[in-house]
Amino acid sequence: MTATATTTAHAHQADWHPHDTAKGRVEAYHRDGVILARSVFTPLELEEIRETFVSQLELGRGVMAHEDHVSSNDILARYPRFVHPHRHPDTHAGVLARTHMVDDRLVSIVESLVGPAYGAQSMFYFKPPTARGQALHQDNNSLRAAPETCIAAWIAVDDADEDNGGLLVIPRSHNSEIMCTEAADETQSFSNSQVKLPPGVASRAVQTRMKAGDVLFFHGATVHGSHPNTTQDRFRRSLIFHYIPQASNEIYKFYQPLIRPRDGKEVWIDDAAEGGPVARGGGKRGRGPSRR
Ligand SMILES: O=C(O)CCC(=O)C(=O)O
Repeated sequence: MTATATTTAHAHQADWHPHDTAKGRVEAYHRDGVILARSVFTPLELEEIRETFVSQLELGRGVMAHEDHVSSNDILARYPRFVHPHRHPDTHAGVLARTHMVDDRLVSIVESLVGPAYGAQSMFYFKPPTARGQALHQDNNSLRAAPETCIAAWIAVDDADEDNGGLLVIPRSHNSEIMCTEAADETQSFSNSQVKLPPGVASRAVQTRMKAGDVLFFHGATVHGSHPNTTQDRFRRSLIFHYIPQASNEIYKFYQPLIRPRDGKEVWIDDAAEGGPVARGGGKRGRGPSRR
């Protein structure tokens, strides 16, 4: 049984509440490796995000679409994920991604958790009805930020739950090192590798339920992923940013240049060496933007 299938059997519902104080957030983040902030983006903003990214798909998917090597009859060929849209300032989607990457509502939470930060990556997932999910993984396996790690801000652009492939997370898994990987079940996941979990850990997976506008913040070693979208009519769109502490010495080159939120300037730090103790399909490797 794959880790993804195992979590199906054991996932339970979470209803995390926002932590009112920065202290509460920091404690929860350090304890669990994940916190939820509800209603960060307004319905109007979400409408703009949806319309802009859907229009960008119609205008020209090639500009931002990531090559995930899906077959031409896969629904994800029609709705590829966008990677680094913020690097396309000549498009409305690019401007919007860059604007939200440095949005003070996100950055102030990120910085209360990890200190001054740089934006490293933006992504947009359409996850249409019937699309496969993404097997369990740890983001810093790709970003390779050191000596600390990255932090994700995962924005629900649509309501996201167990039916349409909302995010699964394993709270407290961030206390583990970056783990070795193994082959994923590609009938369930568009990515081809997943973390090799120690016994008993998969059963701690929690199925999140997020309303559009909620944001999940999680640590670069927090194990997370998603099941397929099993609905016939509900997209599960998400806008995702990754940040790293400004104290980082290095990151994998795919994520450079970094963006300094305070003035929007581009910043370069040292390139992290690619690779780790185990090769692709079986271990650590920084390749960006993750998981293929
Ligand atoms: O949105 C998903 O299904 C997975 C996203 C993810 O794993 C990530 O942002 O690293």
